[in-house]
Amino acid sequence: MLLKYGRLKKIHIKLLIVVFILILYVLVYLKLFNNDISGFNLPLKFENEFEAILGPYEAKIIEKLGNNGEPAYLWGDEALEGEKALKKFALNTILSDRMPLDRKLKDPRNTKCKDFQYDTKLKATVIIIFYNELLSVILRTIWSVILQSPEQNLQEIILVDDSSTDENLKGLLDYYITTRLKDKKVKIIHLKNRLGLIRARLQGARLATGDVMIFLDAHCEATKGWIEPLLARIEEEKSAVLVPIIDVIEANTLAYSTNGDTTYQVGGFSWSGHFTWINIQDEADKKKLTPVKSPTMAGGLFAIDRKFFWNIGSYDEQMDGWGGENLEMSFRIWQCGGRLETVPCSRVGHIFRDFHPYTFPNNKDTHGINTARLAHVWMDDYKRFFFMYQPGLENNPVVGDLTHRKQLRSKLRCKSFKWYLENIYPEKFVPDENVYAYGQVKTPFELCLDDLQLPEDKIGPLGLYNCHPYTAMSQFFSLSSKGELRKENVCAEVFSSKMVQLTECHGHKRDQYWVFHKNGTIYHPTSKKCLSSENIDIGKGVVVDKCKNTVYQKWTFTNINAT
Ligand code: UD2
Ligand code: MN
Repeated sequence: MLLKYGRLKKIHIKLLIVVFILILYVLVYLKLFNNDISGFNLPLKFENEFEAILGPYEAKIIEKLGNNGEPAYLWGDEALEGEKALKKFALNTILSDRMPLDRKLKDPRNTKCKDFQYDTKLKATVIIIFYNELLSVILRTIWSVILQSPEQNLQEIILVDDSSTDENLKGLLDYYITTRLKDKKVKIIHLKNRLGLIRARLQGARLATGDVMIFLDAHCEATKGWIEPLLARIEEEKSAVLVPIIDVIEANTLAYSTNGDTTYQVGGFSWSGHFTWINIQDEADKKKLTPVKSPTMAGGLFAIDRKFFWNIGSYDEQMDGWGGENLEMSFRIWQCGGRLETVPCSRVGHIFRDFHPYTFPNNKDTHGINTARLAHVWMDDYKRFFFMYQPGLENNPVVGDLTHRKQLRSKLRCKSFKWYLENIYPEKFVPDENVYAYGQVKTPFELCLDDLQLPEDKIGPLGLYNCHPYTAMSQFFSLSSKGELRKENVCAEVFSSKMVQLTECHGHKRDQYWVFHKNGTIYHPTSKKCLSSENIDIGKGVVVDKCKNTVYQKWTFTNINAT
């Protein structure tokens, strides 16, 4: 009896374990595939309703409007409505709704690209994420992908709706896909909660089945031959992550504009943690039509081998909302053994908007927080510059736990940020390396040189201001090895033989050349004058003046490097 009881007990325990594992499995499955994702299944009465909206909407499309990517215009009341829409959505929605969804574009490629033969069998999953975007713009993106990709290279298009609040949009899209795009390999998932663009892309990636994944924003237009050179390069080099040339689709006229078919830029970054466009440095690279090294990418449009995406750490899942993921991925790819390249023979247009037409929950500064995360994980000591811009984020718990990302970095045995700067982005100016002096530049009256909050890429006076008690980036200047008195991108330049302006560094000395003398003067050889604070009000620009022995021409740098 006792024996029997014992055996029964064992069986019960085994059963319990099996049931427990089953429950766990179901829970995990729900979490991964169902909790945030729901398919679409329209009841018939809705279908009729959607057809009733879609039919007249399609009927209003004006044939050939915006044909060949020419700028398009509306007339009368619609033109006025378009202007209002532009102010509200940073996009002429009225015009977009009138323009054909499959409009023809000119082939923007360099003519030589047309001669290349790509013979690739790879298939791509195109992942397009969106939050409350305009229906006609999303559909134009989808149509451009369908029409411009060879059938054998397109596995599927996955749309990820990041929990848009626009119910009409969701219903119409679902309906359009099941009716007009039937048999076109288009799938859509609706996330139940808004995840932000990073986690939304991850959800799309989890469902992808193609060899390669190509991510696009929901307001793009692919052009002829865009996909083949991306796939061909990945076929030859699995660890190459590729971006097309991103052309501008103008937000008001929807004109597809290019910078000509030969000039384009690649990706850089600023120490404040923003993506920037930079010129290609290598003269030979400028002429190449094969892929060219890019230190970073803009983030929205790129192709990556699906397995490589997961092996190299996909995305930082704790990044919320918008921003930062592009630099995180760029640094990670280079530091951990991959390559990031721009493919000059692949071109895709993107509508660049002047502002976000959407809001973020709780107005959170997700760009700042995400960038703080990547700075801590990837930038080693160089993160000091970013945190000079964002001191409040350096030790702030909002940045969240970084353990997993740091583990990833050591698991993949990634190289240092110093290696990245030296090898991939050697032209990047580091404000306190290879310079004669750096830090605050003070007068004997505790006034400091100050950029007066000059926005990045703008020109303005080299100002004077009360010295801050801490090192603020607005008062951080360097005297470079070339004799430039500079910040990250702008250099002090004398014009009209008196005024001193902060303007783009040209690297050719002349009016941007300064010498710091032991007696404390900052001498400008071209004008034979000295930097002076005499009679300059706080908040105004300093000047150069005849050199004389006066306190107004004495300056001290916080740090002077031994030479
Ligand atoms: C650029 C990138 C963008 C992304 C971003 C930094 C390009 C051309 N675009 O900004 O892809 O890397 O930098 O994070 O390189 N979206 C959501 N959920 C949200 C917010 C946005 O799904 O909570 C969608 C949005 O509908 C769009 C995409 O994410 O399709 C990118 O957003 P954006 O177009 O406003 O970003 P953009 O182009 O200014
Ligand atoms: Mn975009």
